[in-house]
Amino acid sequence: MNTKKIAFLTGITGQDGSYLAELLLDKGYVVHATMRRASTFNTERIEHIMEHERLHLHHGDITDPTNIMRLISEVKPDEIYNLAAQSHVAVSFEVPHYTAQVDATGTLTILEAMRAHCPNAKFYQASTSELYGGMEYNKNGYGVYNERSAFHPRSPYGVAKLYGFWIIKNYRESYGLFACNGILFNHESERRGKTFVTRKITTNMVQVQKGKRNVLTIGNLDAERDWGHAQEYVEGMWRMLQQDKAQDFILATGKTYKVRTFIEMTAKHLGWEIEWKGSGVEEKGYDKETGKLLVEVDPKYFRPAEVDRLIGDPAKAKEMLGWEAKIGLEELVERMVNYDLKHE
Ligand code: NAP
Ligand code: F7E
Repeated sequence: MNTKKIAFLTGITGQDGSYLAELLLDKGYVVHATMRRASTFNTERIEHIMEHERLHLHHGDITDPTNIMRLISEVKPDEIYNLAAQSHVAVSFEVPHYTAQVDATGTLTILEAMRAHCPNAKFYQASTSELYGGMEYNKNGYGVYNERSAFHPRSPYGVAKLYGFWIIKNYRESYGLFACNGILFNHESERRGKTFVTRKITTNMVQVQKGKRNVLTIGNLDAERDWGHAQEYVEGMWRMLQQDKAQDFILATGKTYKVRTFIEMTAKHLGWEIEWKGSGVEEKGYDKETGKLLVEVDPKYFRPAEVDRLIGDPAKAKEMLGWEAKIGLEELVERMVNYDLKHE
């Protein structure tokens, strides 16, 4: 494909932003992206593309409307991907106001810039399964969410993203902007931040095996998530903007697993079989063969309100975008563990 389309991307230094930038550059786009000034390097995930002739990096922060207005008025993009966020659910309880500024008002700032300077562009908003909150499961014993399911966010992050969701929909309805929400269920990878549960498990258990750490210390072992691979999900984001009509889509695998299952699968790749003993905060995981302690629970990782269980129904994305997740949990775990065995 040889196109001169221009994309404006926030959050390029994050997991999804790095994969999306690769995808857009491969498709021939000129990519303008914002990155934050930091006192340490925050470009680890994009080192390999930073010198690309069609990638233009700008200092930016979506809490600064003057910065976003100026950049969008200069770049005049065809497509905008807003991936920037304070994306950590547990941290959002500690910095709720900041989370709202970035995840809620930040989205509004970009929409306003688009309305003023490139109203014919297409806008992708990184929305989330955290909007649902898992309460259906608590009430009814099930919890497969689709695009028509009711929302009940359970964290300042979820509530801020709910504003983002509705302001996107409102600008679509009020001003006819092409703006859509990708309601993405959890997606992980070798590039996942190391404080999210999957990557925490793979890095910490590899470190235990290498003798660099004593034990994996974890929170709620029974939370259930619908985990896919991030590289496949950024393709779905792009496909949403290639439609004729702006709509909201779920991307998910349609399967859910417990945190403890993720631990067991990681252990298996490292040659251990976990035996669980005890319950609640006293529960511990041992290597069945040697009796070595591998996992313990620390309530400091529990959240003030938890999302117990999430499963997404990706049928609409399959039908209208031709998108489906192909990488299952087994392959996801294997890829993450193999990467961490080389790098931790
Ligand atoms: P991530 O790895 O945490 O990346 C977040 C990105 O946002 C980073 O580039 C970060 O920059 C940037 N950022 C944070 N605050 C900013 C600000 N004030 N101004 C400008 N940039 C800022 O997140 P991710 O997993 O790639 O997720 C991408 C997006 O999808 C996020 O909006 C997230 O909420 C949403 N989402 C993620 C998932 C998932 O499972 N991964 C699921 C649903 C929705 P620094 O590198 O400088 O920190
Ligand atoms: O937690 C439990 C925790 O932090 C998953 C973000 O990308 O996906 C992500 O949010 C589950 C929760 O992701 C630990 O309580 C147990 O039930 O990996 P997580 P998240 O909260 O689902 C959504 C879709 C997003 O939109 C977000 O941006 O695992 N858990 N023990 C733990 N979680 C962490 N982080 N650390 C633990 O030690």
